[in-house]
Amino acid sequence: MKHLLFVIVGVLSCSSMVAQDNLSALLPMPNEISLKDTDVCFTIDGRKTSISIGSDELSFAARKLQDAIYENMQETVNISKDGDGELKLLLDHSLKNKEQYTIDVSNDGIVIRGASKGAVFYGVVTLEQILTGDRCHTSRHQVKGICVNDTPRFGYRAFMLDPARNFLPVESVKFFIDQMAQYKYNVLQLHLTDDQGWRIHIDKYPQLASKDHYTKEDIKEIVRYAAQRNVTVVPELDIPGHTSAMLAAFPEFKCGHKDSVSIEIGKTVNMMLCASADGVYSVIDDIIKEIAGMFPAEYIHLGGDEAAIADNWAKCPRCNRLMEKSGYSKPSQLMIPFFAKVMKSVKKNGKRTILWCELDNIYPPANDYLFPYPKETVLVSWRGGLTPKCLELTHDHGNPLIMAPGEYAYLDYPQYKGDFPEFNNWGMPITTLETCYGFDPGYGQAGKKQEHIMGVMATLWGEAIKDINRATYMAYPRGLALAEAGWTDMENRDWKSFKNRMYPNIMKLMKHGVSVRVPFEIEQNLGNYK
Ligand code: TNX
Repeated sequence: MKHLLFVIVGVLSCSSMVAQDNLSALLPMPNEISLKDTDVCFTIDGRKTSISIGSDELSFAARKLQDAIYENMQETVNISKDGDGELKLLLDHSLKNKEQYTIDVSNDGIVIRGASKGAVFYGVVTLEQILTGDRCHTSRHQVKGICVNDTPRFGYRAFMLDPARNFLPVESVKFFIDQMAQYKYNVLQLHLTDDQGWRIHIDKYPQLASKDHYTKEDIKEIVRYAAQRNVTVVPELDIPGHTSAMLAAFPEFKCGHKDSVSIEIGKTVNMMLCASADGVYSVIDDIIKEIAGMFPAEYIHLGGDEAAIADNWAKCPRCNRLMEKSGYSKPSQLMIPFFAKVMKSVKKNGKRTILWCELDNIYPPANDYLFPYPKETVLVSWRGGLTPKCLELTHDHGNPLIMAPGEYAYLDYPQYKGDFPEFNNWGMPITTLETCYGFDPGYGQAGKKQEHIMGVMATLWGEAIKDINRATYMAYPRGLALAEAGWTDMENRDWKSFKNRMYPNIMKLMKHGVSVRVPFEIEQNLGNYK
């Protein structure tokens, strides 16, 4: 009877938790897992157990593991550089993919191997999720036997933040990085310039920066903080549209017929840099040089979206003369020399260009690119309805592609009928958690037709995002769904399983002070919530 009571109490106390086994908080789901016999298990005891690292590079990952063990088990384990610790973190260059890691939990200890320090960091993140999920064992300071061998589906898994619309201080950006790294996002794209503001200091042109902006020291700190967590920061300067803030500093870069139009920052969304104004290209060249020096990333994003060509270049006498001289029949063809010149600067500084993909129509049907993008340009598919065409064109033209389709990846859209944003909502389509989870970045294409897809990007446009709490509210939990789209192969993904694995992660985010939206509608049958 006593025994039975113990079992019942045990079952009740474990089952009353949201998560119960070592798979239940894994997110994104690893691509290869095998469970060991039920009696295999390692017990962590702060008096005896320690972490060994194979190299100094791994000390950040080791400290993260130390914190995770303390948070989940209240055990303090030491870190040592001799190889004797039962918890081993090792670099293993025989692992093929640079983000690949393995975890082996046996009776004798836990070994995490990774192809790079970022991969070892991911091994620690996954182990932390095992501890979070398996409350029964974790509360007894045990880790059940398991083998994980995990490699991401895509090497580019980005989150875009938009401090141009509403500035986000450095501390907020770092807080955002903490959460995205936990879900194995590895790129933070910072949309640094737009009509509402220019958010980065440029030594040569200090007049560009808005009141709130990042200094060079700020950027250095963000880049350093991100790199520790396997996140690369990709800067975006949005040109030639979305440039009111730049034009406020350089009014001489407006098109000829707009010379007398005064600029109101944030309001004049349809202004562009003139394609034929003296000086535009040399100033951009200087800016790119400084930006390239600040961000070690391989890529610079240069926007290229929503250029109001009909209202600017098409009506500008100087641009018309340039068109004629170049033998162009359409003003949109001025994008050819514009980006040829700007990309020369990018190349000269050892970087590659990413652009938002624009087609010859903003709604389907569209037939071709807005202008012939050079082959090495990476494009981002984003406009609702146009991704199938973007996929086809990028495949045919050989442009690498990042998938951020409006249907799935626009986290500024409301998650529920009547939910935020409460202003500046131009009729944004509701994008539920389940919709986001339905995203297959390969769009169901045959293998060959999706080989050029580099990865995915979740976008958090900031017009209605006033602070970091609203940012994370819009980002999570939908960002968890997109994290899994970027990491996990389709055959290992399942909506029902995701829903269950999401809860312990939502609880953990809340415990860490992250404002998230609880997606109550997915369990209660609330009917039409779209
Ligand atoms: C379109 S997506 C934009 C952004 C807006 C966003 C709002 C893209 C390349 N351009 O400037 O913030 O829609 O959803």
